[in-house]
Amino acid sequence: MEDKILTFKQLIKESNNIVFFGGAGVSTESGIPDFRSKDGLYNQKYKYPPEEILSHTFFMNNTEEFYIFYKEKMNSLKYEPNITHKKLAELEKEGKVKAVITQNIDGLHQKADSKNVYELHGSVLRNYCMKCNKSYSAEYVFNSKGIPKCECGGIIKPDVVLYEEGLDESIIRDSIQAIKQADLMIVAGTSLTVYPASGLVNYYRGNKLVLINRDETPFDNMANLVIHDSLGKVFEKI
Ligand code: CNA
Repeated sequence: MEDKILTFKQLIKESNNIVFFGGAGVSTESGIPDFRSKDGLYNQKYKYPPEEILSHTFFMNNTEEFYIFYKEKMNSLKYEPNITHKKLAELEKEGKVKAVITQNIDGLHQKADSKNVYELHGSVLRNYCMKCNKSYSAEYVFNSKGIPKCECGGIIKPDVVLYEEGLDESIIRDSIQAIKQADLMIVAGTSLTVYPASGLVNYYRGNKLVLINRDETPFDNMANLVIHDSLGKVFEKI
């Protein structure tokens, strides 16, 4: 393992256009559970499966039930960035990391001071009235009773991409552009099972693809360096 971390450090040292592509595993060490680990949300018991609750149809038909789950499980306001978020922000300041592409919706990369962040699945920090489009803070939504409502009476919806909903095309375009230009691509803390986000890895053209994840992923055999360990352990050595 030490050898692999040394190789990873060397790759960072010799690269100046690094793109990081991450998922829920980046934030577990901040205390936010992921979906698919053994203690992730998909392995806990709810009235409905989480993947059903987090779908567009469920939101429209069972808005109250959606918000019970959402407020309990998706409130990232009380969490702080961990060593991985912080190191990435430092590497961006040094001019090495050019983009952080994330499937996370928790806003922790920005809280760590990363500037160029592409949020493929949106953010709990932005919320809009479905009727008049007025925007609301996460505090307003998470502290509301029942279904959060706008002053116009409309229902407020978080700006997160639910299952059955499409991704923002301009964010995809910018992410692909960043990945195509990357000399080093770091893929981390993601099971790489959620499409179309995971397909973005295929746009990388270089020969320095590093994959860091506790569990195996379907892309392991594509990577030039695979580290199966916790991100905190790896990034504290960077
Ligand atoms: P996932 O499918 O739950 O996979 C997470 C992966 O991370 C697993 O393969 C784990 O082995 C790995 N992992 C967990 N903790 C660590 C760690 N400390 N170090 C290294 N590896 C670790 O999550 P994906 O991101 O792949 O799936 C995409 C979904 C999850 C997106 O739509 C997200 O919006 C959604 N999600 C986001 C958050 C968040 O914003 N923090 C939390 C939970 C789910």
